[in-house]
Amino acid sequence: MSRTVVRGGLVITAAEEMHADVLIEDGRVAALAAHDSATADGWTAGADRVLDATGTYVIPGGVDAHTHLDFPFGGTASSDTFETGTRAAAWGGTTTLVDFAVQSRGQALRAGLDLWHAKSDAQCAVDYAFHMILSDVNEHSLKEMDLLVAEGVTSFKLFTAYPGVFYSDDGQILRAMQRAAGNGGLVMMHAENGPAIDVLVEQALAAGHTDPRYHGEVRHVLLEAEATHRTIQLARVAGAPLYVVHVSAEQAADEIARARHAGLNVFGETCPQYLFLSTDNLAEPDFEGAKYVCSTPLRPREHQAALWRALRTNDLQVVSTDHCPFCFRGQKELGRDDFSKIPNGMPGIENRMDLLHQAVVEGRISRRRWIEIACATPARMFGLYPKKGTIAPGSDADIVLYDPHAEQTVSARTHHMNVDYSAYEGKRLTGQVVTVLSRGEPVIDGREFTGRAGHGQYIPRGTCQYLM
Ligand code: DUC
Ligand code: ZN
Ligand code: ZN
Ligand code: ZN
Repeated sequence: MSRTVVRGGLVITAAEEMHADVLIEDGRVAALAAHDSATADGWTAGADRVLDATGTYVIPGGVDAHTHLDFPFGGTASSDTFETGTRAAAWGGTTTLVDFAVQSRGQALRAGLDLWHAKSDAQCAVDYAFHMILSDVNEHSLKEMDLLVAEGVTSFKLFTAYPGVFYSDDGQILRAMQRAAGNGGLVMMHAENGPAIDVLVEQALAAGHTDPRYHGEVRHVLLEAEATHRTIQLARVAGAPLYVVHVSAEQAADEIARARHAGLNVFGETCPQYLFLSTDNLAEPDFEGAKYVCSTPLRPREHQAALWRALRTNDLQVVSTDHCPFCFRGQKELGRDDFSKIPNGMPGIENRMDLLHQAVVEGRISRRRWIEIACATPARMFGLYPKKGTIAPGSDADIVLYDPHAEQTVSARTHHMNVDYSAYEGKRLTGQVVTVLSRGEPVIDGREFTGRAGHGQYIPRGTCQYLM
């Protein structure tokens, strides 16, 4: 048996903070004991390895519930593979990610899922699981949903956006929701009115409006709010829970809050880009705005305060990245003359834990809320808890030693994501990952990468743990 002790740090979970030592046996947390207690001192004597965590936070590895690695979009594919993306995740203190396998039009769910396993098998540095994107709701794919839930793919993303690609109409959405209501699956919604957006895109281009900033204008806040409202009503009719992804508009967050206050099983996620960036970035000159093109789009600065407030009141419960990187050179440039051809997506898998820690430093959220929105709640939401998302006896020893006082400047020159820019270039942050254990193995050790492709395991998930 291998024994590691993490000694002398401040252990922070969603539930509590304690000066405790952590005993790890064979990749799992075996016990916690007060630092300097006889019990903890006894562990140190018999350990194979003692990690000195003095002065650091000892936190659960991050759980990023929304990534797109090697994701085909707009005639290209996101630039992080499972190898590079999971390595960058480790650097950023994220030890579990849930990526979106894709059902293409005319394809069976099984074929899409098999492809995602082929892309990721033996490639990952940290553990991973899958959601399934449904882009062809029909009799066969509805039946397949049951099989996927049974084998641990327990959530399904549907789109009211991207007509002709991922889009489902209201009838298809209702049918998928009814199926999920019966099989325990969780429907995740990309809520924007795609057909209306397509009209506005056509009109903008006809008026000669080709710059990246028009991406934000045509994807109007009310078209996010409308689709959020509509799909909440569909979920209600179907008797199904609903998780709204990448909420960026205050009006959409309000729809979710209203549903929650009415007692519905409606949940919402936002992402760091909506909390820290705005339409000011989309308006940057010389096509630089293309770096910030993602959907839902960045919003005017005022929306940030509403999103922070919703995170504090638990009207939004999760912060994940929607990591979907495209290089500026060669990929974002596809839309130089037409903003609608800019591949949608931004990098961020490596930055999420640090950006949210910055919110702790700035007094926007508490330390425990940081762990709750970035680790514990996503693990519970997607059936991974308490294996993931906490530090407790029996949990996987996915543990980050985090230096809350380290100063860093975010830059593409030093990040590990396979993309030629950073959305946060030059941003100064307080706090940094020092060491990361994945099932007890150091994958980052004193800011050196010590992991390997293939260490990361595929995790079949249970169902959402917020439902009765
Ligand atoms: N939004 C993005 O920005 N990228 C990928 C897909 C999506 O919905
Ligand atoms: Zn989406
Ligand atoms: Zn509320
Ligand atoms: Zn996404």
